[in-house]
Amino acid sequence: MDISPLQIVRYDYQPKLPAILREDIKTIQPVVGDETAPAQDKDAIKALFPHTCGLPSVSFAKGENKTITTKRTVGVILSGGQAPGGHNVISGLYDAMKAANPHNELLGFKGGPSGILDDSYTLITEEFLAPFRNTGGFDIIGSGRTKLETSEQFEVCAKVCKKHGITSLVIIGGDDSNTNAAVLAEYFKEKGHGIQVIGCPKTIDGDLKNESIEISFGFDTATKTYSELIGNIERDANSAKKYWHFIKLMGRSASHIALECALETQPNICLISEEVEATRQSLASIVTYIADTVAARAEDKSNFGVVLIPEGLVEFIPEIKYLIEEINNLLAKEIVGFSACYDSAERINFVTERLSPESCTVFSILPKEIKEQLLMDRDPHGNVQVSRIETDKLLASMVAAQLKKRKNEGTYSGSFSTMTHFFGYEGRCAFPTNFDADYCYSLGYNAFMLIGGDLTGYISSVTNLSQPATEWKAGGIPITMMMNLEQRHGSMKPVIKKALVELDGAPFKYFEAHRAQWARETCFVYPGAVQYFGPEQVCDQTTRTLALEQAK
Ligand code: FBP
Repeated sequence: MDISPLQIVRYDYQPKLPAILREDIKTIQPVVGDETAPAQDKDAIKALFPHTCGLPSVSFAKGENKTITTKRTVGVILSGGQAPGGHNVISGLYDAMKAANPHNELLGFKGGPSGILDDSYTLITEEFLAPFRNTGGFDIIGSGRTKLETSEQFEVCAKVCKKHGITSLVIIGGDDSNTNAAVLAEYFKEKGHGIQVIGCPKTIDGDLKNESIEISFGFDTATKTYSELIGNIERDANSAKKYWHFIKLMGRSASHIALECALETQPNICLISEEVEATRQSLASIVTYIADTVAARAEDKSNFGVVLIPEGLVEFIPEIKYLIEEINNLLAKEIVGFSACYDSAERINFVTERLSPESCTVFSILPKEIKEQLLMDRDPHGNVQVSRIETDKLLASMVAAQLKKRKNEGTYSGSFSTMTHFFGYEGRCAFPTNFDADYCYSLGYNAFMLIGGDLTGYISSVTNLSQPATEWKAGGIPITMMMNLEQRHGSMKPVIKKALVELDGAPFKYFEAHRAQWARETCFVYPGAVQYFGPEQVCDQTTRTLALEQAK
């Protein structure tokens, strides 16, 4: 197999660990902290997780660890969408296991959570792991979106684990996967199966975060990759001065990715879904806001610019959110009739006829392609696949229509040519930045320390991340601490609360204070490509979001 020179050189990169995890593994001890509680719905969560809720947080300190050397077999699962650094979580986990006892074994279940149900696995050895160290992707064992949620599935998991002598499972995933990890941990405890479950916080979306999980892994690399591309486009726009670029950015629900990229590149416009919802902006008002900005820049002869659009935007525009909810309910109730429709036109008619008058009006003004995209299959969690809705094209065409009208009325005289882009898959498997390589390796290493501490239902937590790695703090918190009750498929379910962009948080406030200037003037910043070798301030810095959140 041909391998790029960068990949070969990256094999030799030794990820940095927090100071405490650099000690001899037999001299690192878990230290029990304060008792924890879920942030919301305490009693209900406690009742649902009697064995794993309310447990103390854990950190590590120097001290003899007599049990870490016990021989163990651990299973690992990659769950959900790819995020740069997944291979390093597995590398860190593997290295910690081997440092503790060379006879320890790591089994990687293939293709995501379904791998454990199908008993499809690979024994991870140094030879097998070596070509994946410090590389992007999840291809070492693959990933998937199967949910582990029923008792039947849990029993299969227990059976498969027992067959292989697995006493601990590490689940690397986002909010849904870690919710499932918590439920599985509680189930194993309740049934006395003797299998620990530890989670690791993954998702480029950046929406799995709180005090103990400062950032989910992959966010740093993905946003730097998108920011490089946005910066390149900005420079092209500023050179040619003839296009408005509409760029949709991945991030299923929260706008963290769009906000971070805006902080990195200072585009003319960045929409923030959470603000759109909070201020109840309609689709029409968003279009007017963009058209006004285009018109204002045209007065300065700047008929070019860059607009960033978060992927999940449509679900935050009140009237479209309502429309999507109606469509979801309709498809759930009338799936047989809907599936029997012959073609897209019939499907659109089928839905149009059954919508409320308000939603029907909203649906009817949308272009045919967007209507089709709103009717596409839901993901396994019942969500609209927002990555497939072309919001960039929708907004570009609606702004163009409004500017044409203004031109006809004589209120606008600029030119308006657009280019649309979607950056998502470009960043999910990029070579991890030094930050993600270090952070992920630390998360995996630390996950084994939690296993060694006999803990279950915990998530691996590495904090103080805006400081150099030596100053990072390693530990764990019960996953239940991040849970609340939410309505899912018609009933209240315990789930990890998605962390959306906080409108009173420092990153948004910074953006808010500067966006008027960025809109009118050309204040583009060109971040350039991710660097792996060179000065720390270029290679090891994490996100602007984290720096602003942790600014002293
Ligand atoms: P995770 O939350 O599982 O990490 O995935 C996030 C994500 O990358 C979203 O940003 C995007 O909307 C979605 O996955 C795309 O899903 P798919 O990989 O199935 O196309």
